[in-house]
Amino acid sequence: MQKTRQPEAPALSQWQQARKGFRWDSVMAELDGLPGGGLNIAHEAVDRHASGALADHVALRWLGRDRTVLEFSYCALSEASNRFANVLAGLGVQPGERVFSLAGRLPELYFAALGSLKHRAVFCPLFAAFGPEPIVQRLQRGGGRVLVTTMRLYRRKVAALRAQLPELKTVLLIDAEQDASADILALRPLLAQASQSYTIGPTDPEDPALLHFTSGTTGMPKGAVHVHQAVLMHRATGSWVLGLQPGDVYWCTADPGWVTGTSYGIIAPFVHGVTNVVDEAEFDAERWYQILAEQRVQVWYTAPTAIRMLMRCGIHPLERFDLSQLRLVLSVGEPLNPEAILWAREALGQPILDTWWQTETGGIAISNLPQLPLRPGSMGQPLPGIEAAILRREEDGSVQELATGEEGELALRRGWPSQFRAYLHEPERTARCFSGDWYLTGDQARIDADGYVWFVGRADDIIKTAGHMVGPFEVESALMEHPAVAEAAVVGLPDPLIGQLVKAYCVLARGHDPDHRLERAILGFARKRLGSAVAPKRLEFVKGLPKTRSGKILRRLLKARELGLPEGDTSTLEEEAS
Ligand code: 6R9
Repeated sequence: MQKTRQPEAPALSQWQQARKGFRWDSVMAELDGLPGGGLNIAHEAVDRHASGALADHVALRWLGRDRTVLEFSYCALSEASNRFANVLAGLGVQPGERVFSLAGRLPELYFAALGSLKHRAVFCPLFAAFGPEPIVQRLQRGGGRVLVTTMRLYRRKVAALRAQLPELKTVLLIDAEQDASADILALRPLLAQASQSYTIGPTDPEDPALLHFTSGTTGMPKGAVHVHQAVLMHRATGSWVLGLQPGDVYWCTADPGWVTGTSYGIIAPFVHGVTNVVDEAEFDAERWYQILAEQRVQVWYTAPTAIRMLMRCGIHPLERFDLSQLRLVLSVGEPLNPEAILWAREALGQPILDTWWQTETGGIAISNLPQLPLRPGSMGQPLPGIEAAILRREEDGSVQELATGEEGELALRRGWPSQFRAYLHEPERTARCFSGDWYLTGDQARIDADGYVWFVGRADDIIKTAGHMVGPFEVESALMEHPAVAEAAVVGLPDPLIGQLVKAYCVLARGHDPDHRLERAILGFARKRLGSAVAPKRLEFVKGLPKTRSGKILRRLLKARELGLPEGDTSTLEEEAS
């Protein structure tokens, strides 16, 4: 039955009113600030609760791959992160220096994140499924001073390239019993010896706190710098969108190697004093439903790829699992298919609320909300403090605001607390995202008459595969290091499960013949360097690549050809080599 629009009006208009009267000061009033003035994320997330009513409440419930369960109260988490901050102090790490992590979801990763923030170092989490190349790239660009990792990951992914990392002074191995050398140290003994008390130094709300790498369309990854003030956004969205209350059980399935796993897998839940469930293992439908039921998860933040995998696995959860505690299911990272929402109504007993944001926004900017009518397929409404518009970039660099319903680039008016402050060392690239007061997101979208935002696609060549961002240039560069590859172009092709699949087109160097053996060898080569999260899944040999007269590869043309779509404007196309 077609839903009439009347009942939506009151909720919507109330919401629009609430948005109008909103001021960020009101969120600051919900936080403490440091005792001596200033604002530090880790104080708001942990220490504040550790000295209050939630001190003994479980902050982190860690589920090991082998089903071990470890619990850390707010008090214990505060002490463990203090110990880590003291380890950094002992190593002579200065405020503003970068501490990287490369690890699975182990408790120490969470101690390191919070301890780094306490020490006012800049924390930069990397995804453990990256290969050596993306890891070293990011460590170099970010000038990593300390790396927190495991023995296996260090040996397999970093050790051989260590000479390329002169700024990396210390490696802390989470699972080592003993130091391996003067600068490769065993972390657990260091934590055990360190003091459990630490006083957070003066932290300006504008001091850098986090560095998250995100992919660009043309160059190597960009390091988005976030500041301590971002915690206002995590606090606000934790209430508005996730509806978190102290004592709730909450589970965010994202890995801290990606922005969701930090903003909503570490900061927002702790700031709200909830029990944050962390599962060490990878996706497994049966296990996930068990976790939801056994842990009595109330708020669950996950991703469309995971939801599609659940849809396929053939389990009818409500027949076998008690999900009666589950209050809210949300997703982020890629378009959420309307069918997934219909499925969830049946299978989980409630819809899924889609949320939209980016590494650059630092927190949820547009979202569906429980109190607002859901329009499946829409990403929802801009949140209070966020003004969204659809713009068109003109040739001269200026922008024009488009009318309601028109498709263009999604832009947000600058000024929300968790907005990235810059791409590290790249002022020009930073400047290119802004026009006057507008931050241009790189996403194509439209906004309907009631303010709902609808995602159309990316305005650039960035690929989202299984919810993870992949920059084609980074993959092309790695492919071209193979001696048989003369040129490479990489695109994302639609995939029903993982959203987009990374496909490479390669032109072979003279003297190499295209055959399956070479195809497998090149794919294997790429996987070894880039890791499974980034490497292409498919490869096709081509005689030449379509390029503009200035030599830029026309990836969109390759994609259009592959999909049998119109080729669009090809007036700048140079002849393809043959
Ligand atoms: C949090 C995160 C950001 C890009 C973004 C857009 C895509 C995110 C989406 C969505 C459709 C949604 N994206 N949420 N597309 N619907 N609800 O994912 O950050 O990795 O930086 O990716 O992801 O293209 O611009 P990040």
